[in-house]
Amino acid sequence: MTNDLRVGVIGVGMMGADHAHRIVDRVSGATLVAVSDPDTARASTLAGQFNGVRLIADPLDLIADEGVDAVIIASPGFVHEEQLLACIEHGKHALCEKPLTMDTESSLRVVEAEATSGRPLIQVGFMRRFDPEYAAMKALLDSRSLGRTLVVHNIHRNKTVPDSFRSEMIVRDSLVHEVDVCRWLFGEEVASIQVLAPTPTGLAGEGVLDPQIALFTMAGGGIVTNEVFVNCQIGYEVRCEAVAERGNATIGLGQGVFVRRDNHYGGAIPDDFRDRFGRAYDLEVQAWADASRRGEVVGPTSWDGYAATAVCTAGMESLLSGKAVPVELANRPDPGCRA
Ligand code: ISE
Repeated sequence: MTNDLRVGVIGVGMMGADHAHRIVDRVSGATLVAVSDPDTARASTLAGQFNGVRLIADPLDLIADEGVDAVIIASPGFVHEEQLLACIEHGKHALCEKPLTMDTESSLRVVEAEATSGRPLIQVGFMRRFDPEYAAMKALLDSRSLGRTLVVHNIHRNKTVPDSFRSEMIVRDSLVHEVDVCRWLFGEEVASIQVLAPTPTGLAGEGVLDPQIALFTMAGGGIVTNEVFVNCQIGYEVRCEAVAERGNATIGLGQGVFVRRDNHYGGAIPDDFRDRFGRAYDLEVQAWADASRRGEVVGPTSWDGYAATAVCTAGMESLLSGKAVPVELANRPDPGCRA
């Protein structure tokens, strides 16, 4: 207990509250010690559910607090830069929910500040890398037993989102997962992205382009197709099929069946990502806590967060023009600080 990583959570909306419970109930070697949220009533209600968890109103005070060793950042993306830079300044490990930041320039500032500090400190919340099904697919593709991977098809459907979830957020907050998954599966950068939108569903908010079809061309020539549909009504579906030279691999299939409706596809279709990726989130946070105690970073780095932001920024431009937009990345700062 005394050697536990003392964790503070910033932002206790849906994901932050989920992570707070995860630290308390399912992650070993970590203790929840503090929470912070502009909605102090919400933060206080959450803190009150546990013993000895402090409410610290200002997130920067939480980061600076001597009783906090490491921070989970689950606040809105527009405050991530300031909070990540504060974590770097105080030498605190951070698990930051995606997107790393809202634009390419600020993501690069974070990458550079971390590199300058000389210590790897940031893990980005691309939890799919910790999902056992995705991990098994990655190991299979890396073994090359099916030959080289040629094409990946992704399907990413949310049951519903609020009307405030606009077209650009489908790229920046949803498709960003496919960006990371494909960079990771191929072990290559995304060279260009094109986002197309069919006539939208009548069940999305006014003016929201939903669904969207995104095409990635990978640096090595592979092609990725993505359907992202965030008001699909059925439930939460994430599937990925990798087509290689001598075979293909699909993950995310339920138990066979023809009709999908009302939360059912043969067996149940989960309601949302906390359910479908619950195990991945547990493994992600456990890996983060273990690595932070060792003074290391595992999983997606700030560079991965930056690259994903750059692809999604180009994707939002493509969403407006319908044209393919090349993705330009800065030179990677010396990753010498990586463990
Ligand atoms: C949400 O923020 C997530 O990260 C989910 O994994 C994704 O499915 C959803 O579309 C996003 O809004």
